[in-house]
Amino acid sequence: MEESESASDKPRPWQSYHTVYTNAKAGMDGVDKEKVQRVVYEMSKGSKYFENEERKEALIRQKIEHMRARAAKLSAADLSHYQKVADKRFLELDSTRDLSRIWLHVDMDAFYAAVETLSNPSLKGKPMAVGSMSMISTANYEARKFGVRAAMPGFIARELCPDLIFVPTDFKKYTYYSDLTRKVFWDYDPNFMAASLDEAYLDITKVCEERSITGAEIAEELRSRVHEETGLTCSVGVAPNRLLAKVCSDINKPNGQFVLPNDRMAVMTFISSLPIRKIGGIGKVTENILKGVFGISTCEEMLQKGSFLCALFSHSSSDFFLSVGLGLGGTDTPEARFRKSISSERTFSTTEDAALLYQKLADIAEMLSADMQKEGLSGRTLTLKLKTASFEVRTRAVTLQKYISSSDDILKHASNLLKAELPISLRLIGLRVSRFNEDKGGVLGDPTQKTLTTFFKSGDASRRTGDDQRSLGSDLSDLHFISEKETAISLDNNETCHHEFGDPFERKHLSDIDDKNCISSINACEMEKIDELSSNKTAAMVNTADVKERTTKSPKRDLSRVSEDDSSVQREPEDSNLDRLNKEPSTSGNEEFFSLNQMEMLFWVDDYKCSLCGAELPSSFVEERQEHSDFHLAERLQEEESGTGLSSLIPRL
Ligand code: TTP
Ligand code: MG
Repeated sequence: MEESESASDKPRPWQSYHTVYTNAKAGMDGVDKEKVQRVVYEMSKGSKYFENEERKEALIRQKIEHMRARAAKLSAADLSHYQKVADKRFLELDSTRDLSRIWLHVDMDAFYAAVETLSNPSLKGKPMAVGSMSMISTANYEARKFGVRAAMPGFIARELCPDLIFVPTDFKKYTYYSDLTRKVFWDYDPNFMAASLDEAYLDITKVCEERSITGAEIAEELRSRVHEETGLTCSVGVAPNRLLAKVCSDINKPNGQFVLPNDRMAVMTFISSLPIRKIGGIGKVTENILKGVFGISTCEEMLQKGSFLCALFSHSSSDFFLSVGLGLGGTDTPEARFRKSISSERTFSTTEDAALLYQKLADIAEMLSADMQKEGLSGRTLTLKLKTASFEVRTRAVTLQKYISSSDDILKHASNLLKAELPISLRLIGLRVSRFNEDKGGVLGDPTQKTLTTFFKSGDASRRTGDDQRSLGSDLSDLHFISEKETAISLDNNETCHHEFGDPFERKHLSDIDDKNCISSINACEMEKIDELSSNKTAAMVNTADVKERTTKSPKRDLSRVSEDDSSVQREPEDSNLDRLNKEPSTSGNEEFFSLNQMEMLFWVDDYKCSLCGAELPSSFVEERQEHSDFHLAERLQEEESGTGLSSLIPRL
């Protein structure tokens, strides 16, 4: 930790001590930042947590130095070349801009705290936090005035705000209220994308058109309906894409809204002065590096420094940065990419003629295959659905060794399934394929995207792919700069798809759902691999115990994507993304802070509860989870060292 000098020459080491606790959340504008930093610094000084923070800081500094040195080596000719590269890419990316959609991002205000206040109105107007001495899940706006915020240890919060009232978390209650909000969201976009319990993205283009109503009016209406249904307030952002909508929903928090018109000029003006840290996917480390190496603080400066970014970062990273500078973000409804199954069925006059039934089956297999090929899907589980003359529905399924998509393959296996049912009199036949091959870019991937999978499979974060001709000296460790992004969407109630890629030192809570324009070169599968890679690197949250816990317990999800589902089709258990994550080869060769057994000390029970202290942290709060894990790790190290068996970090009550 570097010590900085104040004007009066008194050392103020806390000034350079930045943790997630010292980041401002909504409602913290007037907070005495220096005081918060000092308290956090002093409360954690000397602890293992603090040492860990120092190590992280040192690594960031090292990265900055390394990158500065590389930047300094660029000749005038290099820079002029990369300026041309950047200009060209700028135009290409700008040409993908889609201003035809209206996206709305809704985020509940001080969600857990607000729910608790509903149940106990005496809390109204008093500073309160949901959580415990070791960790706070959130704080109401009264408490935020003191610098108290989510993911902060409670004992630090109490130091900042001695009158702070603590309320224990009650996840069931939050889920109940979350469901109520989702019923409202459904009315505006039945395909809305829930990003966490209190947050969702809605494509309101259609509803605006149908009702000849503006995005602002929908936002007003939605907010008041949420209030009517729940008694809670929320804030809304409306913008041409999800990335911007998310930024906008934070602008007039709490109980407010901000609308960014679907106009290129308006977007460019909005983005020009926007601090990069406001962008989902840019966390502390990326911010520090962009600032420290290139002096980039605002989104517009991404474009001004485009030549450096193209020279020193990989294609995918520089595309992300340039996209941010252009205010591009996801506009598509990623239905196909997040689809878990695809099916086709046909009703006909009841028949028991086997030849006719096989013919129908062949037709359905063809239709299904055509649909799958349109979406680039191939799957391993084939389900046959039959409705008998007496309306009884039967299903038979087979899971194959290889992925199939051709009509011949589908028909071959479907025929075997049907054969087992004959003779039979039927009025409907359906076929469904699931367990998609996501690695091949089918469901989640985009075949046009450059794949980084090979790199991650290699498990070597510093190796260059060599396929990025454009990038001079771009080592792939820069992937970690791209985005502390997490995308979390699930297709049904109990499956969540987590895509994340980011800096190994920090994570940021989901801010955007996979942006075609914005992060086009990284597909969701790759994100997961990066997730594992970076998590291993810091002994962070996705540890083996964590993954096992999550996969074996079929955890309750706080993130869901609403989708239509054929309820009459029996569902087979499908590989969740976490299963796949678990199967990924673990990476090695990365600098690791901690040993494996240290990594295994914490996992998330039911995917949201800390196994050590019971603090509830939904999986979308990646950066906060990282901090939480670091905190426990430090606690344990401290205990081991002192032999006390008690944490010296958390004062006993
Ligand atoms: P947020 O939307 O980030 O925070 P918030 O709703 O409390 O406040 P606001 O949106 O007005 O700024 O998170 C939603 C809920 O998720 C939050 O109420 C509690 C939970 N949460 C945690 O459990 N741990 C965390 O670290 C964070 C940030 C949130
Ligand atoms: Mg919220």
